[in-house]
Amino acid sequence: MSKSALVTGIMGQDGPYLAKLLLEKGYKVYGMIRRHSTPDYSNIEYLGIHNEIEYVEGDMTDEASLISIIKNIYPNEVYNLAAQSFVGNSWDQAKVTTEINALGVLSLLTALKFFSPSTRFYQASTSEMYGLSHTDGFQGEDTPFHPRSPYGISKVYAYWMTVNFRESYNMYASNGILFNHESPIRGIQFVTRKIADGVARIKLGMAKELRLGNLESKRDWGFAGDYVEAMYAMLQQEKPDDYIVATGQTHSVREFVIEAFKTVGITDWEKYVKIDPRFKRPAEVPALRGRADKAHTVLKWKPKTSFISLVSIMVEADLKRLKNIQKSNG
Ligand code: NAP
Ligand code: F7E
Repeated sequence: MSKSALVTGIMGQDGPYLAKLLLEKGYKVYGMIRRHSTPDYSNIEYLGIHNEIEYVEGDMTDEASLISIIKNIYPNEVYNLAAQSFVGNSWDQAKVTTEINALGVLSLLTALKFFSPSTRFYQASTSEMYGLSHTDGFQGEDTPFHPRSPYGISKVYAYWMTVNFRESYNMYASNGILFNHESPIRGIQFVTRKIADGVARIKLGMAKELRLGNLESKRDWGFAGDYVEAMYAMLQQEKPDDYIVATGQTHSVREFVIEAFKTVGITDWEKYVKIDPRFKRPAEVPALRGRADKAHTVLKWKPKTSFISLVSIMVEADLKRLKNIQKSNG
């Protein structure tokens, strides 16, 4: 019989890439969606898998809905990708961020403990948990956490709850501590997609400027399609554990901007970029660079997509999408 997996956050960026990988491996994939007045399946459709997923309705803030899903499907694996994942918004909506990202994970783990304790559980942890902290310029599994936002704090809670269920109840529960990963279906608010979309609009004459916040912060950016392979590998190990997933390279937002403009042949990028304090954060994470040695050795995982390819994949995808819009508008 084929294995089954429940993917929460199926409509986001990572959900469709992971679901595609699991389908290719022969899994029955259940995708959890919360109620929308107008559901948007565009990310799933982008990867051409809409008809292959069985959707189940549930909300991370509604424990009964999670229990009901777990009791109905008893999945072999659960990948918990659902989150209020936008750091910038987490100061304005700290409570809902905590309810979804922290307490929601407690509810899901509790549902599994009572109704399907042998299910393997993956928690989408994040480099934002490190915040200001580093070890010789890198973050490794042993680097202490110093989160800088309500988002980062909510994820630290979920990280430790995942470890605690493993240690208390002997459950197979693993944390993937993923550094920033991007793609053409990245949410438009995140800086890489905002830049790719903005640069494509400027190139096509659809916009005159690109408004950004802090250009100096540095991130370890990889490609989402590569990172879901590490998520899957984590749940195939003999024992549960926690792993960093990162490229080990870091680049500033400024470098991303320059590279994106270069992709469309624009070198005088400063003419178009305006610094807007609305996009600066009350507390910044200045630099992230992950040390993913454990993932290399144990999971046999390595990133395949370079920074330059990532920028070009994203800008080209937005150019294509916007040209189609222009064409259909006549
Ligand atoms: P994303 O695009 O923001 O997707 C998050 C998904 O969670 C959305 O589909 C959203 O549903 C769903 N969701 C939000 N609140 C929910 C609730 N109350 N109940 C049920 N579903 C809910 O995030 P992503 O980039 O794919 O990231 C996936 C996970 O990895 C997240 O947990 C994120 O925090 C974590 N992470 C991401 C990165 C990264 O660089 N991408 C790095 C480290 C960790 P709607 O469509 O209904 O809004
Ligand atoms: O910001 C700076 C901003 O919003 C990156 C999430 O997936 O990765 C993501 O969190 C940097 C920050 O991602 C703008 O200040 C400048 O320094 O793209 P971002 P993030 O905050 O790193 C982690 C790993 C996650 O777990 C999260 O879920 O870019 N920046 N100007 C800007 N950022 C945004 N969004 N918009 C700007 O205009």
